[in-house]
Amino acid sequence: MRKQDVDYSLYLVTDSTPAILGTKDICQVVEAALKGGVTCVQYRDKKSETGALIETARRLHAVTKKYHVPLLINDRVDVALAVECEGVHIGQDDMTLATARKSLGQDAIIGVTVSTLEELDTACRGGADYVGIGTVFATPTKDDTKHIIGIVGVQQMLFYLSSSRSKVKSVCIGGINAANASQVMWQSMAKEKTLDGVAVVSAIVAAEDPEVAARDLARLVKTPPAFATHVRAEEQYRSAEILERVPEIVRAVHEKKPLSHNMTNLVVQNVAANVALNVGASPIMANYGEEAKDLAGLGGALVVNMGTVTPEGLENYLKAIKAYNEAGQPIVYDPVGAGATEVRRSATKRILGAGYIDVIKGNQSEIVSCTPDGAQLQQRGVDSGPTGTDYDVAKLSSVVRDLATLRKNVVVMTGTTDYVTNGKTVYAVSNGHEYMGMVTGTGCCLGTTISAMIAAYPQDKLAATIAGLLHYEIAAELAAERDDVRGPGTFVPAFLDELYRIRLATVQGDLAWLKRAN
Ligand code: 3NM
Ligand code: MG
Repeated sequence: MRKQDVDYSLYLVTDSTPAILGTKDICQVVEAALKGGVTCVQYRDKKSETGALIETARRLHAVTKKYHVPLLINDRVDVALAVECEGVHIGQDDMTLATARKSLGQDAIIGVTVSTLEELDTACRGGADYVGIGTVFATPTKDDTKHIIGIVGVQQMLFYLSSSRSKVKSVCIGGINAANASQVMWQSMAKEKTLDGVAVVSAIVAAEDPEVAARDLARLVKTPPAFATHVRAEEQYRSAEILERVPEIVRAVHEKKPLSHNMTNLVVQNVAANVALNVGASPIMANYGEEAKDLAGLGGALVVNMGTVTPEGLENYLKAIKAYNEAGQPIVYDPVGAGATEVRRSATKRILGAGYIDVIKGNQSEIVSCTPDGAQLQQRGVDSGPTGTDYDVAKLSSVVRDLATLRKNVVVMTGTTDYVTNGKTVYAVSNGHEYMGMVTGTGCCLGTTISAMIAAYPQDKLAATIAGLLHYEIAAELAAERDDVRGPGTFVPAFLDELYRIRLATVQGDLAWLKRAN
């Protein structure tokens, strides 16, 4: 087998500790895993003496050869030389790549663990055949993991490999299992560059049936996750083309009456439910995560609004995100106050790390807090003040575009002008009325409105988000201009009226309201 042709798609790393291997025989576990579809095996044993390592490696090599799969040895070049297997895997604390290469020669496969861009760069320049990127998720399997990098960390590495046109292969490692494998593969993709595979220890070695576990994983690595089927990141229109779709989307909400499942804050529960009803959705205000699985099966969308986040609330959000991702139903995330406290910064990280979010909606500082270097930006004092005038338009556009590109989703940054993008064109919407800033919950209810639109029109979440924004903000303008509205207090009921009236007018083919779009 030529080393360029090695398939890294399902890379098994062994573990001989009783906690993971149990009382099973390592060779039998590896053979079962190979039958299931493992494509590469690394023998990793941090405890045994050299003699025992060589003996086990020999037995393993006899098995892997039968399946034409390479055997690599963790750390121990001497053991690889002794058994004449295909190569080694070295960590950052092991011997250097250059030294290993010198001992093993050009034909050997040498892989390197990397957890930072510098380590990746060094490994690529040094002639690694592949890199093991990690640690993706916290894992009890390895007790000395250094950096938990998440899916976004993996994606940054793939951006690097893509822009440097590197031929170095890549797998990721750390907490990968059947529940997250396809998500990790799909969501980490950067430009056209995907991981070559995933590396797992416990998901196979500790499985009751390693063959079944391997077969499942082998399939999942190649299957896009349920939520990916509606994502069309390539969409790009002129504004006029989006406006043409708006009536169809508003009507779709009316006809389908989709569920809008809100996990929202205590302040806006009531008005958010009323907004959902009047744009034509069917609201449920359900904050208990256990319920999400059943609710996700009803074809609606989830709103996660962390306005009054609590430790228990956060766990509920994470459960619900998982359930909606598994059902392939869309999610709107409203990172209320994301940059304001350490608790909210960390909740934002966990929520964004928990799964795929279809639409992120927030004000300037909230959106900035969702970016990978958000914390730094905030520290540098470019956080938006109450007037929201600290960034220029070009900077705002690039922040939302980069975030949407990174997350393959739609990002809405609200302000006097709202910016909406799927990572390609950035659309600006300047409708709305100042009364919206004088009553509570108007920002949160926009999230609810968007959830109704993307649930009813999942085939195009960018257009659906813009439709929601226009429906909502033009209703505010119409309400504010009414003779019976004399200020923020009378504005609220009039706003609900106008949300309702826009919907009915649209269903009847009267699109006069949409002429206000700007
Ligand atoms: N290396 P599991 S994490 C062997 O981050 C190893 O470099 C890691 O085990 C790294 O699949 C890890 O059971 C253990 O989570 C991965
Ligand atoms: Mg090592």
